[in-house]
Amino acid sequence: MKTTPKTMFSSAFAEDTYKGLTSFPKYLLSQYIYDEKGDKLFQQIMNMPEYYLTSCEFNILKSNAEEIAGSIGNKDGFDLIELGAGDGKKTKILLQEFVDKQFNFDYLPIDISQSVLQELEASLNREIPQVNVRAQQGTYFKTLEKLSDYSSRNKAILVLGSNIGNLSHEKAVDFLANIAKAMNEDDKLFMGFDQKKHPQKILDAYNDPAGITEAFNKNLLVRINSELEGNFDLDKFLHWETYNPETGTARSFLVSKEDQKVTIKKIGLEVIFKAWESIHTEISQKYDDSIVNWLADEAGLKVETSFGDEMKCYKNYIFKI
Ligand code: AVJ
Repeated sequence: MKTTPKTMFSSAFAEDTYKGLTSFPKYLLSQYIYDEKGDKLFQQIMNMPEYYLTSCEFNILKSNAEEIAGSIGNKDGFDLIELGAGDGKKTKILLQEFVDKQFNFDYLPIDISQSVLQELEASLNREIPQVNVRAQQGTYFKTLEKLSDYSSRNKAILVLGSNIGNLSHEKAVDFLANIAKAMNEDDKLFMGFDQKKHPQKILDAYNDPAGITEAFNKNLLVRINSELEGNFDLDKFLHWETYNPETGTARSFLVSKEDQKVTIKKIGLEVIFKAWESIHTEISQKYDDSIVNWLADEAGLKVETSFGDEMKCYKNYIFKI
């Protein structure tokens, strides 16, 4: 068996790329899509008409802001912790509601991207200057481990955008259990879950004709080229989306259009692709109440309430321990 010493790799990205492209079938991790260019492409995705998730969740928050703020906020003061904060467009609805209610709270947005956090902080200072922002750069898992260092009072934890959908059920349970571990009795978790729906609507959301999602997916190859000295020819791969209505899993692939060889100098790798061979890049899981209840149960959480939209596209759930 071939073993590769850890020291050979200059970064986690290098190591994970090596692992993924020497596996069968080949894969790459979607978390690496999000560099500065990937962040921008995701912003564009959120503004596409086909990507219904953003407007569905926005409408749910708008229509139920008072009730949500009332049940996740705490009159005695609390920290609002958001994992994967992004541009904060949806969160601002709740922030404004907390300000209007004159709740005493700090907002702790957490994101892997420092530039996203800086922009968010600047826009909040302009739009809702009453909010006390304490941004934290980091991954979900690392930050959750250290949460008690940042926050010593009641907590409302926010995970919007169906971000949990990038995780397999097994990893999602781990993630939820880690959150549960950081929660005390009066704390609340508020999370968005994209729902199972007409399969065509899901495929359209992840396969726009303008090619924004394709560029987003291919940003993995762009990063390998620029950061690991790869020579992927982007035109020799196509973006392919599948949705399995039985499992509720949407999967993204990059498919090689021909026999080809790609060299990635920094990790000393030559990758052979047969024509029509795939690289799996992302899952976007869709849910229903029974899946969410099962995940919560496995993780030691209870569903308190949920808020859906009229079209039954999307749902936000409040959990407690
Ligand atoms: C940020 C994980 C919620 O899966 O819907 C959007 C990322 N991928 N279009 C999703 C994504 C392709 C998105 N999440």
